Amino acid sequence: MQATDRSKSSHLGYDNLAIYRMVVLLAIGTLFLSGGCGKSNKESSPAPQSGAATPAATATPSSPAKSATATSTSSVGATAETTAKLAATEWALKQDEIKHDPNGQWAIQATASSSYNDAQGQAGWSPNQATGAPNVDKYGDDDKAWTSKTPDGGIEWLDLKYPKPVHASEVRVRESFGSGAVIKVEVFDEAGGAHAVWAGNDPTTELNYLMVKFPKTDFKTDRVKVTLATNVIPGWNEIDAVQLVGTD
Ligand SMILES: [Ca+2]
Repeated sequence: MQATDRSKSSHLGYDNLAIYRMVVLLAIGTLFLSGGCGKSNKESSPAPQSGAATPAATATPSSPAKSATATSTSSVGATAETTAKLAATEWALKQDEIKHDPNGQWAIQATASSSYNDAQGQAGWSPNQATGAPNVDKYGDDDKAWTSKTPDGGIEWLDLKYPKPVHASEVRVRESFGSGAVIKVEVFDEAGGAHAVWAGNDPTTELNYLMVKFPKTDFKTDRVKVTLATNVIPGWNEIDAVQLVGTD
């Protein structure tokens, strides 16, 4: 009996050591994984509650844009880049260059799948807040940008009209909160037909442009539709402005 007990206890001792080692390995693994998951950390930043009268205050600026990935390519040879990769000086220069691009137009009219608090006209967060030149200065919730009725409902869209039809080669979407949820950009021909110029994963983080470049359209367009999957990035996804770039 005693021998059996001893062997049992020694056996147990071995098991405990093995379990201890496993726990240590698991703990190290968990630390490693959580350290490497930058994007999901960022996206957990606070967002306005849907029941509130107005979206809540600005979220804390999140971790640096380490998750800003390089170009993603779509089926039509288009690329999606973001200004999120640029260092401070280059970032400022690029924002200015875009704002004053002679081939760029800002929207004059917009409709959307929905808007926060059913905002219409010039009300905060209405589709019209995405018309005109960018006017949001800081990453965060801002009523000078459009956002959808609910933060994470899924597919939402913003449809914008421009003053002059052009052969288009680029669309620049200025995202100002919950960036990274755009999944598709379409332009419309003179007959109203939709042409998807890009679909893919939006690499944008923070206050930045998603810059979708594509072969110049052989038709002229004065209408852009931006589609988002708002469930991709938890919290509100806001768009400050959308620029159509093209020539006569
Ligand atoms: Ca705006």
